Amino acid sequence: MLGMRDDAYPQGTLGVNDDAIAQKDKFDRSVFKLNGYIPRIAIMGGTFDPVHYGHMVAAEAVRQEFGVDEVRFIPAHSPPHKEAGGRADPWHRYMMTALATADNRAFFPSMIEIERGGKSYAVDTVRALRRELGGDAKIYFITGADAVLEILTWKEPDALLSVCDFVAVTRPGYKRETLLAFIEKLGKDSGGKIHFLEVPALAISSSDIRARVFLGKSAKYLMPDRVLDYIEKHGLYAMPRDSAARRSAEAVLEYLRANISGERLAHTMGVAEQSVRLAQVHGEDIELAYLAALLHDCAKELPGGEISRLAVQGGAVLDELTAAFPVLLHGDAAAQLAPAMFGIDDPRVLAAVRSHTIGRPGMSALEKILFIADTLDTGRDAEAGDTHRDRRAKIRDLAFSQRNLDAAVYETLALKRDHTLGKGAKMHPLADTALEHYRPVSL
Ligand code: DND
Repeated sequence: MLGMRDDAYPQGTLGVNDDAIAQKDKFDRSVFKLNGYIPRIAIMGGTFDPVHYGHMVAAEAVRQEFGVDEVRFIPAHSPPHKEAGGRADPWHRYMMTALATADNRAFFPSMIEIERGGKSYAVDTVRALRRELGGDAKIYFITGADAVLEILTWKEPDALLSVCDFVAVTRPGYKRETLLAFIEKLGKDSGGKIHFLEVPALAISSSDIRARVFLGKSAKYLMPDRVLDYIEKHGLYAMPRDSAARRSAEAVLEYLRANISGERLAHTMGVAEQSVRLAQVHGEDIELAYLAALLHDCAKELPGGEISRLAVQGGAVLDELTAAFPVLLHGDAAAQLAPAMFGIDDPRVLAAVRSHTIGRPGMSALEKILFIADTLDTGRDAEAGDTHRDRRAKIRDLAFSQRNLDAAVYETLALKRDHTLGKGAKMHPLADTALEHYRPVSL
């Protein structure tokens, strides 16, 4: 795809009038150097996977508040802080950024990081811009609260802070006070100039958009329509139609619709949504997370004898508790059914399906995701007499905002324990071991 750059805007291929974008990108920026004018430029750096109104509102606020001549939206070729893979390729992310910025005369997409290739370090980008614009130019680097809090982990933070100003914009989910205190300390320690700017709160994130598109949920009004059209046209973030994973998912769904209760189907879809969102946030494979969630309860409504038979066939060993309550083995039974019935034999998926009921010490990230998602299914919040809403809110915060899967697993296990003991039932010894394994050191 990157090879298309020379023929950057093939007319008509986007279904929009892209003349305006092409014109803008060819804008001769040397005009700034005329008559001794000192340019004021803002950089909006990001992965933009995809770009959305949260980015645009932040950029527009900075443009106005700091009187900048132009804001350059610079999609990273390879974001230094994110694992490789999983995201839309740089060309697509650039095109979406170009489409989003087309109708703001002060917004410009920039290929600088994509053309440079490799890891996209902000310090390299700002230095290049400094060379282009000269020493006097005012350069602002825009970052959301999440990004600015990480800035000390970026490449050469001191050099970066000395070569441009930073504007830290507010973002829902991040405390204003934390941000302000951080900025103040950073300013003092580094001597760098870091401004704070409150922008209209838009709880929009690229990961949420990707999860929505993957799950077939509407993402309209979260980004410009032309970006959404581009996503649809190129099938970004969706399961490819002709993929084995898609065929398997459809086979499981067909089975579930015919064989399990409406209630369990609704729960399964809720778990699938939570699993996909968690996988997005934690950089895990969303297709695997989705398949594991679809499968997780597929055997739960089978007769107890059948569950035991399948589980034992798959290698499970019956103990006192599972012999008395075979439903505890419905994950093992589902994992046993999956390869033959749905063509799903990925060991990572099967492990997650197996461990989702009781848990175990040393779970993989995918196992943890399903384990937590099973408890977080939002359908549960609506259940009458639900007494665990606050505890689920805590788990949600740990897993999504604090990004601490282990702590979320611990709270999930603790919730399950209290629920089980509260019913007068016994906790499985493996769950007890897992609880101890995941207990935070300070508790
Ligand atoms: P993200 O992947 O967080 O971008 O990257 C942000 C920038 O940090 C990029 O330019 C990276 O190259 C740079 N970085 C990161 C790590 C290391 C280094 C550099 C290094 O040099 O070593 P997203 O596409 O997710 O978001 C783009 C920006 O928009 C971010 O600053 C984010 O906080 C902000 N944002 C919002 N702000 C307000 N409201 C919202 C937002 N959603 C995203 N709803």
